[in-house]
Amino acid sequence: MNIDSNTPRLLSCGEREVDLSEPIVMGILNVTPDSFSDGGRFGTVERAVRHAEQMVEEGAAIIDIGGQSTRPGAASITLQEELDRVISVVEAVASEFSAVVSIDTTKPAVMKEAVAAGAGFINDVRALQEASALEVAAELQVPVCLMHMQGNPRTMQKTPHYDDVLQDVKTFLELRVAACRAAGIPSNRILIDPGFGFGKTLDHNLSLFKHLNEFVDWGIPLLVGVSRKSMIGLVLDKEVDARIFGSTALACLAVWQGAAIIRAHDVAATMDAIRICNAVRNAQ
Ligand code: PT1
Repeated sequence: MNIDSNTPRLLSCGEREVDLSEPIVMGILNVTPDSFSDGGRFGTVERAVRHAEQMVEEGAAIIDIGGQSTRPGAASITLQEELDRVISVVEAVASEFSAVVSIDTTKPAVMKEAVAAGAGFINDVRALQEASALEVAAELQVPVCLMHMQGNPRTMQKTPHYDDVLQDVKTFLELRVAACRAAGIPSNRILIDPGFGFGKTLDHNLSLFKHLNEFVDWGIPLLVGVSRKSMIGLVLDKEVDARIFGSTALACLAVWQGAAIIRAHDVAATMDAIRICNAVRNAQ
């Protein structure tokens, strides 16, 4: 083991903290009506909490709770709908487990309510571009993950185009990091994410993935979310529930290049994969 792996790198998330000296898993907790088969409200919070519990037991250090789907083609929902879906779940998960709760939202009002309910991390696929999101995130004093997306979830996969995808994503993230610092968000609360599948063709995604190390070189913790995504389906010609091996393979490649956080559905498999990968990475 080298010095890197033994030196704690603590990310302060409100009352809690996570250690980024070794790669960690952020478990995905979708709280959308289609993510629970009965579709109704009865038992939704209880089932979400049980799912969170399983992911925590499997080793997730962060639970990412989202009520607004950002999958390709997803329609947007109202503020009230999003609050109704996520706040009680944030509250329950934060009170029952010691893992950091992340709120996956683009809406400043949801960020505020979620942090008040116990969330300690903001995951924004729009990188705080919504009106007043920068100010709200600065005020809440929790870490923020800034993600790149071209277009919006409903239409982003229609005709993604870049002159140079790596340079375009880098330039965007540099500008958003600068905007955060200017708004008073300190560097030690900023994370970045190239946004796999968000307005990107398969070639764009693969090319970005191959060069992830270039983002790591900035010294800002890198979050990678590829779990079960269509880039895996396109390479393997497999449906969404048969992409676990492809997802763990990409998790390894991300960690190999220095990613700090892997956002994943299959926490146990992802934990084994990244721990093995990191052990080899840190070998003499
Ligand atoms: C992500 C991410 C996210 N992905 C962060 N947050 C989603 N920070 C939600 C597909 O191509 O990568 N990073 N929050 C889920 N979004 C997608 C996008 C799901 C594309 C599936 C696809 O299949």
